[in-house]
Amino acid sequence: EERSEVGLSCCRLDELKTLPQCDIKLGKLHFSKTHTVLVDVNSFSCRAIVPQDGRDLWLSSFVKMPCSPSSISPKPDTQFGPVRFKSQSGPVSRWSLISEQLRALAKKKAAKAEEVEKAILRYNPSYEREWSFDALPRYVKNDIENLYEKLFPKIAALALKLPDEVKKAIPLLQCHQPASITLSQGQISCLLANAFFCTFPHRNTTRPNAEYHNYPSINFSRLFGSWSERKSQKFKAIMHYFNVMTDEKSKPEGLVTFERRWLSDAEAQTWGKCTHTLHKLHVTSEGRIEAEGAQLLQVDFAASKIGGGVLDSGLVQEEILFLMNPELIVARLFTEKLDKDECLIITGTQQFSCYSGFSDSFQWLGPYDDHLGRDEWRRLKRQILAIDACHFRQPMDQYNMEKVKRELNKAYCGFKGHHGHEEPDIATGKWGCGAFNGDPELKAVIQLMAAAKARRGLAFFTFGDHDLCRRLQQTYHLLVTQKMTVGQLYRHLDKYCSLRNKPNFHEGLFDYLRKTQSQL
Ligand code: AR6
Repeated sequence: EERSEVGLSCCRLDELKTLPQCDIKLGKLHFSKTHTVLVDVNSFSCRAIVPQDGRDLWLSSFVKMPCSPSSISPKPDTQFGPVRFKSQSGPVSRWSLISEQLRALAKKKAAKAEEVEKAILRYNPSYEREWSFDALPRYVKNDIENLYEKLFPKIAALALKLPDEVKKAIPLLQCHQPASITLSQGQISCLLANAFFCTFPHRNTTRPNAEYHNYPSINFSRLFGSWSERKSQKFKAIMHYFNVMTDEKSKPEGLVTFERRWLSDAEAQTWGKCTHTLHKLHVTSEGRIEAEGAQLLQVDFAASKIGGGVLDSGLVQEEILFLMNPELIVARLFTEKLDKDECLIITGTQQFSCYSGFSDSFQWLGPYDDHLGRDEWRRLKRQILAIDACHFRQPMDQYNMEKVKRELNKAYCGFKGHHGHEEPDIATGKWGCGAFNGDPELKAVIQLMAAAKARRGLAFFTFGDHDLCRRLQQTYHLLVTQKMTVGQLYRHLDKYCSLRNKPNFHEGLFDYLRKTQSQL
């Protein structure tokens, strides 16, 4: 690969540092006050993955579990016919209601869409009018191999294992409380099977005063209603995941870590004083973050409520990533909405599917064989960084230094090395520039500055945007030859933003930088 003249300063992809190249010594798997491990660490050191013992905690700082003894249904519902309970009026354990339904499903060889619907509504009676299940029979009808009807009982059986699979209480990853959770791929599948059957209590409403209003949704109810071609493609990806995870022969065994990070205030203030020059950059219009950049830290163009519209109709970069790596979806169970200076890093999720297209043209293509190696904690060497850009409903709002600072800190919070050991370089692209209306030139410069401050290289995938690719190479070349520092760039951005707010000034950032530099 020859470097064109303009791309002179850019590097090749293979000059960036990958995760397998980082010699990270983790040591024995251990838990701490800020790292909850849901598998038994002693068994793990003998290579066995066994759920960690523990007790249920029905508290505001832990996930309220469907199988918790404290989860009670006010009154068994009788509108679907007789419900067999000793006491027809007193409260009953909600898990007994759920497990009765799921056991009945799990016994079958095949279950109809209507039976799944009935079961779900039986323990969610107050949503009977609100939830629609029109899409479910259509997914099933289009499933020529009749896989889904045979899978429903298996997913029900998987969901029923919850009390044995997850015994230790799962802490919530709350706002401004950096902490991590490590759990097994099997535990994740069991939690997601429960999400599929909408068993999580207190999670069906997002009213402003609801207990979990600041959390993403987790129960899959929205996926079953308002049929669309998009949703039917999503459903294929999800069912494929369950097909693998309910098959003893194919189901993988490994761990996954979810880590919430928070940037300290002191670090967030120093952009103007930063004397670092730009670090390595590779720019290409071909390829995708999660494919060509798979071995780097992969940026998820996230929503502040992690996973965005994955369980509804959203289908852009983040949602597609979550569908190809469905284990990411479990982050929605415990990750409170990210604040401006927070991010989530996920290590070890597996890619189960491949796809083509984007948004309306998205198609589930089929199974993906993941061949990444595993680290000492048996986590796949895949690391994903969720950072949510600002959503600029009015694009002009982004030319404002408060907003620029916010985006710099958001990116830096994720890019910043953390554990004092080697870290891979970063795969990103038009972060915040699709659904969120960001200016690709401004966002590219912001990400370059954050990476420079963190001293990490960037692979920038422009996703078919040839013009941006060429212009970013030119601009980078210019900035590197000028030995421009992050602090100087910060002042340029300040100037540029005030100009951009003047009437009749429409110059793009790259052109502006080129002109100011040629005047020096
Ligand atoms: N690799 C590289 N670039 C990509 C890829 C990929 N796999 N996929 C898309 N792009 P967008 P945002 C490019 O709109 O603006 C979700 O609902 C492509 O050019 O997903 O940050 C989240 O949950 C695309 O236009 O990111 C948030 O709510 C551009 O990246 C919201 O969208 C931006 O992708 C975030 O929106």
